[in-house]
Amino acid sequence: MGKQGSQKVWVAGSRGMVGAAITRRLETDGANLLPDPARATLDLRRQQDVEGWMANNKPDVIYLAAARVGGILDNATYPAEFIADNLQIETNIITAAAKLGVSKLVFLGSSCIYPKMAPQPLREEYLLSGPLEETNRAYAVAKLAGLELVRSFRLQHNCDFISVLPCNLYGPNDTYDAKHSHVIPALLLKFRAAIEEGASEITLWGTGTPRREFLHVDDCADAIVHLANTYSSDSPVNIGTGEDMTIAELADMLCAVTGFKGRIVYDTSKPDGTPRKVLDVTRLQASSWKPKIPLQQGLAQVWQAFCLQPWPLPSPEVSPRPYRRRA
Ligand code: GFB
Repeated sequence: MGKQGSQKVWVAGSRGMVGAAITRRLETDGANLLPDPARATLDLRRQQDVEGWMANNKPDVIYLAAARVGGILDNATYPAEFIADNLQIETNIITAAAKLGVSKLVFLGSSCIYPKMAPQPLREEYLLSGPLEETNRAYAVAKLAGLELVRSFRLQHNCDFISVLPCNLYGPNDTYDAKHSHVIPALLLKFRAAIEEGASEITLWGTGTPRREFLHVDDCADAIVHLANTYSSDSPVNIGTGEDMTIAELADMLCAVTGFKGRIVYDTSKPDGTPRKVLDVTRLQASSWKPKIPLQQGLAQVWQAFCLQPWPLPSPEVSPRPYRRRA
């Protein structure tokens, strides 16, 4: 796909961490970006509104980064919202894109949708080959449905829609919330609190033994735009570094980055989640893409920016809970 100056590009979810990184990258490329409406203006869960907005704005390329996302505890606490919101968002945008004849759509899945005990490193063909990790099963089923939507419209209607599966990401625009965040922003928050308050120890969740693969979101955005321009197939593509580490090793790296000298202790009443998630990145490497930001350097960059934020952080806005528990 040539320079996107002429094509109208919509980054759905441009206020989230990945969407913002994709937007930054496309702005550098001089892409013709459509203004991404805020949730208050366009609720992506409402199909008629999505169809109306798309019919008026006629995007040629769509990066579908809009989703309800969160860390392990958020997923385990709000499965109804995770599956309902994500199914609605992806179905509305993908079906409207097919109706409109959008020339390219990139759908974002996640490495957490692989079966819990799939062989490692995770190859794209292992999807749907076994039971899912309980803590984020709702989110994973929603995202697997998104992959199937992309594949079905591609095979039946020849839509040039593709799916990508990023590993755990970190970087600018992340959510810093002790309960809801993914592990890296959650730990940065804990390290900052400990340093600001002179605490002698930091408590992490689980056992510290699970292994995770981490990629800076700017590298992820670079890979996503690269694949949008070069990749067209019904098979999804893993996006990662192909290297993993234990949560304990991540904590050690954060001690080096932040200068925290106290103890790291573990609250094993909290879930570990999937024991290991490392991606096989052969398919990505075959399209001659490589990450540029080493983890320790990326963490130092994010830590530096995080420390510029006033402390304590303002409490994060809590998204409304539309569903009521039956008495
Ligand atoms: O990033 P994370 O929340 O989600 O947790 P997953 C990664 C690992 O970090 C788990 C441990 O083993 C946690 O037990 N951990 C230790 C912590 N301390 C903390 C802490 O303070 N906060 C958090 N959050 N974790 C997610 C999925 O799984 O992967 C999402 O739930 C998403 O849907 C994401 O797909 C990529 O990596 O376990």
